[in-house]
Amino acid sequence: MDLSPAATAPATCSHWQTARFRLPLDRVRIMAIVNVTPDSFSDGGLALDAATALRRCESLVRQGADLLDIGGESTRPGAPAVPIDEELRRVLPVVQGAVTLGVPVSVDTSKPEVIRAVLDAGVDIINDVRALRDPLALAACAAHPTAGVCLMHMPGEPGTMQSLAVYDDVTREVGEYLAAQAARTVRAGIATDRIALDPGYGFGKTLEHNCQLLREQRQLLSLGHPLLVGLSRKSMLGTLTGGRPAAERVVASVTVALAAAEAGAHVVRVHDVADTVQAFAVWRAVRPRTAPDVG
Ligand code: HH2
Repeated sequence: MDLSPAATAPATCSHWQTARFRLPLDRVRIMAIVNVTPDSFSDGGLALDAATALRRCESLVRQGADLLDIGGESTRPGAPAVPIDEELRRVLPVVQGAVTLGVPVSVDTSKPEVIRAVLDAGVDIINDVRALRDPLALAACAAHPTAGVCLMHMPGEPGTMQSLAVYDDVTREVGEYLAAQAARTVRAGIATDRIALDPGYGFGKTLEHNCQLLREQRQLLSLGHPLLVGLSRKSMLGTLTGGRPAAERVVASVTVALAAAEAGAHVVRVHDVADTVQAFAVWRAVRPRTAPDVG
């Protein structure tokens, strides 16, 4: 795979096929984060019961979210593993309500049992930070005829990833990993247009790796898949803004979402939907008509 700038084709992805929706990618889509966890790094504890989480989903859709991403297990380093039963207890009731809201619903999980249960409950996308490395997770997605998947780059596991943040060329290595995972996923029977790829900002990367990856992100478009990115409130933004805590990283998050869009992202995964929607409305109106990709 050639990731050199000269080989980077403009984005050719017209849509992302998900279970119920063929999501057009003619403009940047906003994926709202809904963590039903006590310990997520930014919104942990905000929505612990299903009714609160569902009200949050409804509010995020009213604010302009194009997709909802529901998670029942934090991926931050040091977060305790969540047993299958507990993850299902957290996400299933929320998912059952969320699928009635008229937008594609994604579930952030790596567990085959959870994947099967939420696909049965009607979700549209499985978002796996482990890129469906577990063969049973891959098989569970492949068993669905149309469900979308998001494959993210993370070396190792959340507990070990920062010790693996060693690259000769981070963008090339992330691109090669994503290309290999996408090819393996296609071999399992999942159609190319069901697969979005994510460079995994903050997962096994230093600040400099994250910044370089974002500067060079456009190269990943040559992989030919929708590009989904999650930078919202991440610790790199705390570092870049003089140590602000997660709740005070809204301006930084909106800014970096625009930077990611300018660098070719099709979907941005965010906590602050209303602020991001406003920023994109302005960005779309003023950016040059000849600018590449989505607007
Ligand atoms: N980041 C997080 C979790 N899931 N999925 C994708 N595809 N891309 C990401 O960048 C990504 C992700 C971490 O953020 P958050 O969900 O807010 O925190 P936590 O894992 O602590 O629940």
